[in-house]
Parts: sequence; structure tokens; C-alpha cells
Amino acid sequence: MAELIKTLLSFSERAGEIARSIRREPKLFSLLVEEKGESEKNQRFTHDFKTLADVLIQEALRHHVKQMIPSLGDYVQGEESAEFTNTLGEKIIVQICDTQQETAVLLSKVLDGNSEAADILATVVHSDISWTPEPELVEKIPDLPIESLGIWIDPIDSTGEYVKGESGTNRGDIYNHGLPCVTVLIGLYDRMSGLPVGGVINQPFALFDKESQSPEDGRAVLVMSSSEDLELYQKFNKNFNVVHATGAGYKLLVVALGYAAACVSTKGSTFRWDTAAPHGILEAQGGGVVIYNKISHHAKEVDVDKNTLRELQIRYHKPNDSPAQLSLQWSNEGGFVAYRDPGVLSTILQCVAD
Ligand code: 2IP
Ligand code: CA
Repeated sequence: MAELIKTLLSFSERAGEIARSIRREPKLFSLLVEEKGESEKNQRFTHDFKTLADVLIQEALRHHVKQMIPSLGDYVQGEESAEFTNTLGEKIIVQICDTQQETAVLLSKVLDGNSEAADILATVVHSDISWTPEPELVEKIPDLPIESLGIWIDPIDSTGEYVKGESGTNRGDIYNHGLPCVTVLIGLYDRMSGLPVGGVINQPFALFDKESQSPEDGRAVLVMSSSEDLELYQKFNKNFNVVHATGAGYKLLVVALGYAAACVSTKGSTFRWDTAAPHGILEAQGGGVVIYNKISHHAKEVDVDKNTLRELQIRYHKPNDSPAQLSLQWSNEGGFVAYRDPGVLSTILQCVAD
């Protein structure tokens, strides 16, 4: 298990480096910002290119996991399908080949013959980026049965902020938007129970400036998407200092870091790949991510007992029953409440009941 976690940590560094190099290398970056171009071909190409960055990271993870634990390779799921259609309408399965050169040839097909961009990407994907965690951390990794694990990956969460590339603004400890809201999310769950067991989050553009922070008031912070209704914001703002932030993964990360006491999402606009990694971390901290529509039924209770809380956790092994459309089969359709300390739930439920 420790080896798997070490591999995932190193991989998340590599994924962060792929994300950074696409912004850093002019040849790649120009593909990303072509979105601003007028023509449909340009827009299509940029869409494809963004998707390519995602697919590439996802497939690179599958490649590494498969190399290490062949049986686990089939249980790496992500937002993207590896089948990729380029602007010429050709279908190509993106995968990491045995050699850098083979990967570059494959990527060049996806990139309509842009071999320079393909070479740069292939170099990063094949480069050896390793990160060794402190021995004290490795000692704490429990020995879980690897054979029954599944992996959810969101290669680049908050793609909108990633493409915009702004340095962002912060309120207290939390960025409202900008590159710091971009995360690479890798979640581990148990395939039998569907419960999360661990997670790795990489923040490729973590530019947090500790000096410039100042607490705003004495209330606990609750973080939510700016797409939530004003009415909900007002409800929670009575008892919490509500802060808006972009990026599903980022919002949950700030809960795990203790910058916010909780995150509430009611719209069903997130997916299992958005929540799996932070859920695994929160679970390890004694917290969790419960389904909003279900926990709100307990709004009249002072305390929700441990067993009920376990029942209400998001599960990662089964798609939703009868989704309105196939693309919603893995959506967190009932919304969620993420918390590090279950003690905060009573205040949240009080807000819901009011
Ligand atoms: C998105 C991204 C958005 C989030 C949305 C996710 O994932 O994290 O920021 O919306 O729910 O699905 P919001 O920021 O309003 O919470 P992606 O960028 O991978 O599509
Ligand atoms: Ca996402």
C-alpha cells in the first residue's frame, strides 16, 4: 500500500508538471489560448487540446498504476474517455506507449501533425519525476488490501480557471478564483463498500501568500460555489462566514486544510471524480462528505449518529440509478456537505432548518 501511495504522490507531481508545462511552453500555450479565436475550427481545436491534457494525465496514471499493480489498471476511472477525435475527425485512442518517441508519434496524430507540441508533451509524460514523502508519513500508511481498490481521477479540476490563467484573489485563507483553484485529484475507494479510503491532491499553481492573510470575523468559514442560490447563501451566512471559491476539488481541499469548516454544494453539478480524492483525505481526518439531500432530512435532529453519517457518505463504486442522461451517471446528484469535524454538522442543519 505504501508503494502505491508513493507512486500516486510522484504521479501527482508529474501531472502537475504536465499542467504547468502546457502553460509555460509557448508552443503548447498558444494551443490553449486559441479558444479566444473566432473560427469554429479554432474553438474545436482548443476544446480538443484541453481534453488532451486531461486525457494524457489520466492515461499516464493508468500506465503507471498498471506497471506497478497490473490488476488495478482496469479500475482507474476518470472524467475523460481515452478515445479522442481530432479536427480531421480521426478517432485515436490516447495512451502512453513504451517509448517516448512512440508516444510523440501518437500525440502528433491527435494534434493534427504539430510534432513540436507532441514532442514536448511526450517528454514531460515520460520524464522521471519522483517525490519521496517523509518516512514518518510513510509509516502512517495503513496496509489496505490493494486488490479491492478502485481509483477515481480528475486530471485537471477547474479547467476554466486553468485556461484563464489568472493569479486570483483571496479572501482570508481561501482563493475565490484563479490558478490556485486548479487541482489534480486522485481518489482511492473500496470497490466493495464504495467508501473512500485515501486521496492525493496536487495544487500545480499553489502560490499562496501566507503573509497577506487576515481572518475576517470570528465565525467559522463555509465555502461554496458562486453558482449556489442567493437564498442559500443568506441562510448559511447567518451562522457562517460564507466564502465563494471556484473548483470543486479546491473547495474540499480548503476544508481538509482547515481553512474552512465545511463546504456545501446543492446543485448536483459535481461528479464522483471531483469528490473522491478530498473525501478520502477528509475520511482519514475523521470527517466526510455526505449527501446534502439526505442529511437535510435530519435537520430537526440535534446530533446525527455515527452509523447514520456512514450511511449518508457518497459512494464511489456504483453509478446513479436511472440518471436523466448517461453523462450524469456519476454525478453527485443529491449535492453534498463536506466536513472535517462532524461537530459542524449541527450548525449546518440548523441553517437548513431555519
Ligand atoms: C468542475 C470545476 C468547477 C465546478 C464544477 C466541476 O470540474 O471544479 O469549478 O464548479 O462543479 O465539475 P464550481 O466551481 O461552481 O463548484 P472541471 O473543471 O473538471 O470541469
Ligand atoms: Ca472536475
